[in-house]
Amino acid sequence: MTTSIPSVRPARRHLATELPGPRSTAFEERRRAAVARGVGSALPVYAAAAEPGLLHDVDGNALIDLASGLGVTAVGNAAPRVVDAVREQAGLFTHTCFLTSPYAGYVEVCEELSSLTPGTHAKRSVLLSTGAEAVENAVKVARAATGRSAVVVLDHAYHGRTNLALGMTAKNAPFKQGFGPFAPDIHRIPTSYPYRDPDGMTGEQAAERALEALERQVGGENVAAVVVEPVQGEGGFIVPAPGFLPALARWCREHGALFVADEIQSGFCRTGAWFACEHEDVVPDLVITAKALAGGLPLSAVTGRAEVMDAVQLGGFGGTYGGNPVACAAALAAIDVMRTHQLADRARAIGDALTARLNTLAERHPAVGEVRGRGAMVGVEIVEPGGKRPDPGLAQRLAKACQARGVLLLTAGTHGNVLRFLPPLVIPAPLLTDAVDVIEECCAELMG
Ligand code: PLZ
Repeated sequence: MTTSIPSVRPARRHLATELPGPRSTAFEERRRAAVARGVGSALPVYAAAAEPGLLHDVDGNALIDLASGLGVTAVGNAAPRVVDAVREQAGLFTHTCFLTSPYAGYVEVCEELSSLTPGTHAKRSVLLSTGAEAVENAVKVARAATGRSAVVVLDHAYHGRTNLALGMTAKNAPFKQGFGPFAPDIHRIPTSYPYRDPDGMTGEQAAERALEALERQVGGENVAAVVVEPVQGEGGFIVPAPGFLPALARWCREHGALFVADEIQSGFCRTGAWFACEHEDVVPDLVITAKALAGGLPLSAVTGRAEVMDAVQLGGFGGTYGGNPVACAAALAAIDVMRTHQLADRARAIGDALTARLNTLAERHPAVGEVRGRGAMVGVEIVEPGGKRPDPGLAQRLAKACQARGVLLLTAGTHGNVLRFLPPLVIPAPLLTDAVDVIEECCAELMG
């Protein structure tokens, strides 16, 4: 069976078959015999082609993309600038390994990271391939630079699926179940979760609660790093109360620990700024990036204060594929698109349009507990009416109903009860409007 690109490619949602269609269903059968059961897919509809905000499947359906491949294709899927850069670089050389023969693209991506990440201090970067790999390397830097070993993370955190990153991730099933033991000296402290914290709790108070636990359980002098997602992603699109992040960063400064921002999901314009830390003028010692950085190619980075990064000895960083030249070319193109098309502004506009519409849903349906987010990173928490008890079943049914109508909407959250909106930042306005119309329809149908 081939995956021919459908000849009709309307820039609008279009259902030619029920989802999944017959060709997707045939691939699913083959998949069951060849792909490990542990790999899931939110919707078993097989991709054939994509354009900004739209995924075309192998059956001729066109789905509105509110997932961006989990926050990756911010500049649009198959963005022409990225595709051209990839073609050109692949025609020159696809790989040398930077450890063997260096190339300009690696250096240029590091220069961009120095200038774009928060703070005007001297910086250095190392490039890797995946988010989890970058998280692991940030921990190496923190331990080498401080001579301490304790790593402090937040409740509801997500940092990846390798052993150390899994130990830093909060949610057990399905991420961690059966995979322990995890790396030692990882400590979890409470986060700031305004919707679920005691009424009126400020960011400073949430930080006090977190830091009290930290000092009691770990001891300030043992902490190498406090690692936070400035907007928690997989945990449920949780925006901490103002003051929480600055207080943690201040504590780190006072106690000689590194404040590390995992901006893998929130970085590169997603929240309406280049990096989510900027909303509160927080300057991290280390910033971890991946996902949107390279417009769909696998590339990640750790960027930080020069003296901290250079605490790692020569040869202490590496990896066969880290900073692959094709991925670097894609990153330079993606960053150029973000800059020239001012995608941070676009993210804010998308966020405003989305939250305005979703807030009317919250007024109409008591099961919509909260609409929250920053920029184009928007979550809707679904609860049992009359209280705040999470309702993952209803959130799942809503997501499935939207998917059946051709809107690729996913869920997130420690309890799986948050609808997550991560559209590409170049999504055409009519597609976004159509998607929210569909969500309204599904809400009316499932919640009355
Ligand atoms: N840190 C903040 O969001 C990846 C995970 C999808 P990798 N998030 C999507 C899944 O179920 O595996 C992520 C993240 C934050 C780290 C990571 C890990 O990045 O590139 O998936 O390793």
